[in-house]
Amino acid sequence: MTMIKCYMSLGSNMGDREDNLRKACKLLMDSGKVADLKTSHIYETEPVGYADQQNFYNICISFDTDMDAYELLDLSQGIEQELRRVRLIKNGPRTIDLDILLYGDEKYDTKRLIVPHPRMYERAFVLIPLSELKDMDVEIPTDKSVVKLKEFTF
Ligand code: PH2
Ligand code: MG
Ligand code: MG
Repeated sequence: MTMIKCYMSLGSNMGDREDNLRKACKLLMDSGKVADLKTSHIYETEPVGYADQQNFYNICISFDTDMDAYELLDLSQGIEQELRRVRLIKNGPRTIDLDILLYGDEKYDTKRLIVPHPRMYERAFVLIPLSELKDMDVEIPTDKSVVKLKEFTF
């Protein structure tokens, strides 16, 4: 069985933000299709895009999986549904958002899925936690504040 290493960005800015991140990680593990899950610290981050909303808690995670990229997308969207994500405004408040950043070194550009995530290199709230999990030689934007809060365990 070939295992692919994936990196994802998780964010929450409604309700109990830390608990939402924890529940999302648990649901990923409960799928039985994810191995060796690692998590960054939690960061509190200013909203990028639509500004009139609460700060986010963001983390990045890495894991190995034998799911293909679309199965992982289905699972992630199922978790978003289960945590009752409501999306009224594009880039607006959400209980949980799970974005696939990298899926091995594969590239996708379809209606449902673009990988690597097209905006990841513009976002400090992605790059800073991601750099805890992956060696990266990228410039990190400094426009919005990204504050390291605490270790994340789930
Ligand atoms: N997600 C967005 C848009 N803006 N800003 C922060 N700080 N964190 C996010 O996770 C985030 C965002 C779209 O998904
Ligand atoms: Mg997103
Ligand atoms: Mg998303």
